[in-house]
Amino acid sequence: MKMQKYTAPDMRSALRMVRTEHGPDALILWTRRAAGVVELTVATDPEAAVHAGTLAPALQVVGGEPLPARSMPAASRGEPPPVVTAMPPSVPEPSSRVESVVTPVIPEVRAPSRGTVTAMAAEAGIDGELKALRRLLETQLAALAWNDLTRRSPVIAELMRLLAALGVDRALAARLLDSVPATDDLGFARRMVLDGLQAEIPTLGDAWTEQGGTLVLTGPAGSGKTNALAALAARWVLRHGPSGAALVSAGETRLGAFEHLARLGRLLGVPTYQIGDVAELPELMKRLQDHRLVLVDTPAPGGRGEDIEAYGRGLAALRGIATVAVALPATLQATALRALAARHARWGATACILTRLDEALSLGGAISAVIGHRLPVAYVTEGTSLTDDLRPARGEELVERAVALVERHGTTADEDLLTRRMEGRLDVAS
Ligand SMILES: Nc1nc2c(ncn2[C@@H]2O[C@H](COP(=O)(O)OP(=O)(O)O)[C@@H](O)[C@H]2O)c(=O)[nH]1
Ligand SMILES: [Mg+2]
Repeated sequence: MKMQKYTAPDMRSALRMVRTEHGPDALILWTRRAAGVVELTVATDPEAAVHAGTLAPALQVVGGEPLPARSMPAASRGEPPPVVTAMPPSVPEPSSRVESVVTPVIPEVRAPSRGTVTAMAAEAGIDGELKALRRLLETQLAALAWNDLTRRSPVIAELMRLLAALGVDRALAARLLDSVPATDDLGFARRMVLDGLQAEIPTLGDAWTEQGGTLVLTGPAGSGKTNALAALAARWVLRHGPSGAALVSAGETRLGAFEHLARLGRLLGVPTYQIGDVAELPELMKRLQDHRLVLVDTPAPGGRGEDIEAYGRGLAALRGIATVAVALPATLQATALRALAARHARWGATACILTRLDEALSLGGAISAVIGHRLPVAYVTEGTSLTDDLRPARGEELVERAVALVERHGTTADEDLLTRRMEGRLDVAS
């Protein structure tokens, strides 16, 4: 099979060239529009071209008569194939009778005004069909590659199944698989991949409640910010006593929200402050100089009429004053987690707290998001007990938990997903 490229000013002329050359069964691999021309790439079979003449009778069925010699494919007339140029070669105008034969294959659109629009629509239709055809071809190739991989390298195929079941995203899965040496020992290879995954998860240890710091926690409504801050304050109090810690509510306008934080503060013996916005934090910090741990709670961004990018700039302006961390609920969909991590990384967040671990059915999305955006995980929360449900994050524990979730909930990677993962990565099999 050979690839041949055709260039013409519009799709109709390009298709006509291809059909003239190769008959109606030419396999068009892809189309491209560039600098006012249309480019078609066609897979050609030289043998089929020799027999292209035998394709012509299929067209004759409609008209009932053979095509005149001048509109027959060049190869069937024993002529050399036309030179492919930037402009289409002048295709002989078919006779009116032949035209009626060809019309069903390449719609002929004439009228200059409304007709132009119709021609564009027809071209767009053809374009759409070609795109669908290409997609189909890619899917078939991916399916072939997946079948071939399961046969030739069952260990790698099994690891792909595991990573997909864990919910690990495609790019990370590919990177982890690349580091596995060729082996028939599935247990060993599985350990390597899981160790690799664990090693990629950035964590922070217990630095915040050991040494303190100024932490601004942000994230969507209900993501567990206030719960995590209260649990952090409790962890501090258990270790150092109540002195040295402070809780701050910045910009919270919801009824009762500050009172809730203040109640938690009273319970722990920690003072609570309220400011209108994180921009007021530097001023407040002057008063809190003898506090080693300052925990700042914020309302969820994106309230009615709020300029979300201005909110982001407010957080970014805290660089050097406070550590911005985002609460990532592990229960969110993988795509939402990725978007959340990306946005907060852009706004200067340098850490995260993974919340709602106890409610998550899969951890791959959260793990992929923190690795993908290099957002170190400081703590995890798995419930609402102030003293028991917040722990410093450990990569090993997160991976073990992710695997246990797959085993407990019997999540299996469906073959369709795995096949799609082969697209664009056909080299995995080699
Ligand atoms: N099961 C569970 N519930 C949580 C967790 N974190 C927070 N919650 C609950 O989720 C709700 C919202 O939490 P909150 O801390 O107020 O979220 P915020 O809006 O981000 O401040 C509350 O009812 C919390 O008790 C968690 O890790 N696990
Ligand atoms: Mg809150």
